[in-house]
Amino acid sequence: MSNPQVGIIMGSQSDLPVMSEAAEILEELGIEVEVTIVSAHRTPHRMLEYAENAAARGLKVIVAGAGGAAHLPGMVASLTTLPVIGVPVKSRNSIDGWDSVLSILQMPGGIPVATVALDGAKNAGILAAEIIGAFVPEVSKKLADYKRSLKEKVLESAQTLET
Ligand code: RP5
Repeated sequence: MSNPQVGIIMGSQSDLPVMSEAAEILEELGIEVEVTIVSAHRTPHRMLEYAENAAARGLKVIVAGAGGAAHLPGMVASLTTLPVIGVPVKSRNSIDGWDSVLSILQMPGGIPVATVALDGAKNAGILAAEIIGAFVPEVSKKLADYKRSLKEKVLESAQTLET
């Protein structure tokens, strides 16, 4: 039976190329995810239902991506006590992505959204894994291996340059 730990949601199918990077890294780290589309503006009742039931369904973290007037992460954060990681997506008609970034970043006190970089879905996935890894040693070990592999790549490049 499936038991997703991280819910990855996005405002539109057009966000999928960016948001799939969160799913990929989480799967690489051995964390089961569910991926769906929930729009704050086009399906507000679906958003309400998703956010209110997420914890009871067993999700531990929500990664929410949206572009433009990107209200999805903040609205979801207002409806759940699960940590919400927001991914500002640079959508077609965006003002250079600043609209997405500021809509997600500038939350009022009391309703945090952990905002990653523009189109930073990979980091959102890693951050979600780190939250889970604080309680699950196998996940923490996989993250340590992953970070070691990043270090090794840099050291290899440095060595190649130096020789
Ligand atoms: C937002 O509007 C979505 O998150 C997307 O980034 C943007 C554009 O959506 P589409 O017009 O491509 O459906 O709600």
